[in-house]
Amino acid sequence: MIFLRRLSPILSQMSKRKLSDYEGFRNVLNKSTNIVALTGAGISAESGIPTFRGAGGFWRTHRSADLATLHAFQVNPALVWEFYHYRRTVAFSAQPNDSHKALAAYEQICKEQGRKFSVITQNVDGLHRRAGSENVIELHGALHKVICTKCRTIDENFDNPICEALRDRGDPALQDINLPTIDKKDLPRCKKCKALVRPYIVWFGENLDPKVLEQSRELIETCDLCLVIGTSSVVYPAAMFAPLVADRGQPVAEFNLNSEPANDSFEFHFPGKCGSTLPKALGVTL
Ligand code: BV8
Ligand code: ZN
Repeated sequence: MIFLRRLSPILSQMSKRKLSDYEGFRNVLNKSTNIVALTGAGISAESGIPTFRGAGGFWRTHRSADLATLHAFQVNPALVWEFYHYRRTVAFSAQPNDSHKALAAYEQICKEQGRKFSVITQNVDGLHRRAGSENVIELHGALHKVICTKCRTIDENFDNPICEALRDRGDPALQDINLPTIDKKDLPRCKKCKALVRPYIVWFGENLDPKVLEQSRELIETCDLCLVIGTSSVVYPAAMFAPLVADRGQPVAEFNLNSEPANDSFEFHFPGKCGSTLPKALGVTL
């Protein structure tokens, strides 16, 4: 008897979670008026952009997460710029896929119906905007922006290569040791004060932009439906957003390759490639 009593909350939790329940999800979706889509690297996988858990976890012999730090940039700015030159090249030549397009299409539908639809992304590839999404919060910055290490001027820059010294560099198949070192003076410079610029990216151990955090907090505290798409939910603070929505008793729907949901409190789980599951769940024809 005690065993059953202990089992009941787990059983009710499991019965509560709906797997690939498109109809059930659609009922909740149609009633929602303030929807947030939280996205990670998985949404861009079908656009050919490596994820962090997948092949993208390493670049040459370096862990991407080690290169995405202020320390790495201070020690070897040329190597970090070569890494981001590679990331820019991949992102600039990639195309938004059906999951990006489905979110953009559904945002338009909501706009016509006076409902709110927003994207909060951990991705720095710019594919949400290129797919036509308008309400996009880029939590971790953007590859097409740079910031000056001296006067903090932020600038958009789609030049590829961003400087001559990075031409034909960045290829993950090449080994650092076989490449001539790039002198710091030949790295990208600030248009205003000529000091060294760095990618406008939030690196590990760095705080997010307070404005971006405030905008995200407002959405996470008011939305009535949250979609969690293609993220492993391990990096903070992004990883705590969807659980906060579930804690408020609002429905959360996860779209991930994995068959197991990242969090038991998520009501809906759609396993599989989000390029197929998301357009179907949102009922948009692309
Ligand atoms: C900060 C830019 C204040 C760089 C990135 C609390 C607890 C523990 C640690 C911390 C904590 N608070 C802070 C930390 C430290 C750290 C952190 O969270 N560390 C982790 C590793 C434990 N956080 C920070 O440093 C943050 N700053 O908190 O400042 C502070 C500072 C110090 C100490 C305390 C507080 C800054 C974090 C931002 C770092 N920058 N990106 C760049 O891109 O170069 S994070 C980067 O990694 C991404 O932006 C993203 O956020 C993360 C990768 O995760 P995902 O996007 O989810 O990708 P992943 O590959 O992991 O997963 C892909 C998923 O998709 C998988 O589930 C897969 O199954 C699925 N998938 C794949 N294909 C498909 C698919 N799904 C559907 N369809 C498909 N086709
Ligand atoms: Zn400057």
